[in-house]
Amino acid sequence: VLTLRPSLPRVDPARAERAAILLDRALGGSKVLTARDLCEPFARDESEAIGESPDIVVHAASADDIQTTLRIANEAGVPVTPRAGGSGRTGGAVPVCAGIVLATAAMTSIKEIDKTDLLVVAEPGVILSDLQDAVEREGLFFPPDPSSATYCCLGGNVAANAGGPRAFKYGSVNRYVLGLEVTLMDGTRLQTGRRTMKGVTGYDLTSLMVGSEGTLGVISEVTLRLVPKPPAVGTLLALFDHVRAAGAAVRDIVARGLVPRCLEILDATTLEAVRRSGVPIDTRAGAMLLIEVDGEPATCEVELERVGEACSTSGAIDVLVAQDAAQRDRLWKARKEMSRAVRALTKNKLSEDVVVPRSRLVDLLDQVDRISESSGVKMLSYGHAGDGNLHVNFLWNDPDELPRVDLAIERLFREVVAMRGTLSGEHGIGVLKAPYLPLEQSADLIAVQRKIKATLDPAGLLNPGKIFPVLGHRDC
Ligand code: LAC
Ligand code: ZN
Repeated sequence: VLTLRPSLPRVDPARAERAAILLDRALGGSKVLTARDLCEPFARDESEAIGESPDIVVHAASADDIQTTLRIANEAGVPVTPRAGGSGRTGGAVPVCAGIVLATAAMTSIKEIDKTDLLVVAEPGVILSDLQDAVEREGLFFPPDPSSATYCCLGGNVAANAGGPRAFKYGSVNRYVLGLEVTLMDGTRLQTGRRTMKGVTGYDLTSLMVGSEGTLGVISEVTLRLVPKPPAVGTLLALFDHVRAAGAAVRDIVARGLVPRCLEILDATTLEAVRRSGVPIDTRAGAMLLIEVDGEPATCEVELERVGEACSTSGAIDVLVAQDAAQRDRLWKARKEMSRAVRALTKNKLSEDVVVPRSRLVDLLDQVDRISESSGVKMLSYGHAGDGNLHVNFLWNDPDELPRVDLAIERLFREVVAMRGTLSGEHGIGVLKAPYLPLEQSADLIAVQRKIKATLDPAGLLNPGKIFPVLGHRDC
């Protein structure tokens, strides 16, 4: 059953008070907030997860502040929820039993860009688009580009292993993280990984930290691998009467050996939402592909042509190539604001980010239609077709609809797992998907992960209530 918040007890107020006094003494009042109206905004993120207003918000300015906060919290037995941009979509940064929110949004420094070693070293509070701009000014490129790039932060990108449209060609954030500075719940500060492209010493703790959703450690510094900035970009939009034809085009593009950097799909209901937000789109269109290639200008041209051919062969009604950067930005604008535009359609929205093997994409879209019909829940889908990664959105207005939404989500997840897919491609499990984890992962697999968690955070104080289903009440 979908629970928007796991049933963990609120932290003992006396412990929280003690921690507040110690933090205030160690860090100074300006970094430690306890006033209810200042703490309350930190109970939410960009998802439907409902958190508890934290007792304390710490605005860390350095790795030392993070270390001090964790040491004090560990000693006082107060849970800590790390938070960077707060733009997560599954409640990963939402405190579920109050305690401390450890915010790193103030750590915004880009410490180093190295054009020979092809890397950037930055703090977790850097806004992703600022980092992208900074490296692109140097002729370099950080490919991951989630739609929230203008307001999400690097720390969250790493904690969630964010993806975005360019992952088809370039992969998600994990492909770029070389090393991390990370502090464990007991205050131990570690440098994981390295600055070199190669390196196989010891366990790959960097990879373990990436995507661990703030449950294993708090990031204070990230070393990222970069690639040279592609000299040219070409963008193409193809309209189809039905998603089935769009799905066939995706297959054909892949079969031709083409690797566009983006291969995005929007279904009929999503296109309706786009039209309603003021972007005129041919009313005959029941699906759209937004495709982008990059590389040398001549290569881009050839690839665009071949991609266009694949779309036409698959029955595209219309194929449109962006003529300049301004037109390209216009094509992307509607897509990038999709998540927020869809939110405006109904009072409540849950956006999933399931993935199936690419070959099953059309089956997945069919299933979504079937589930929507049989459950009566309004649903729409868009997303990263090249990766088989679909944002299936569940929309509802009335709280009475929630049980039906629950059932529809569970059905979707079961179908996805049956297709050998996965529950989350880029947003993580957080609070919202935790009850469903056992649908995909075996009890043994979950047990091993719990053991890893218990090794690094024996008292379970770091970001409690996330990823794993909550077993029972536990003093947090
Ligand atoms: C997107 C976000 C929701 O792709 O992941 O728009
Ligand atoms: Zn996405």
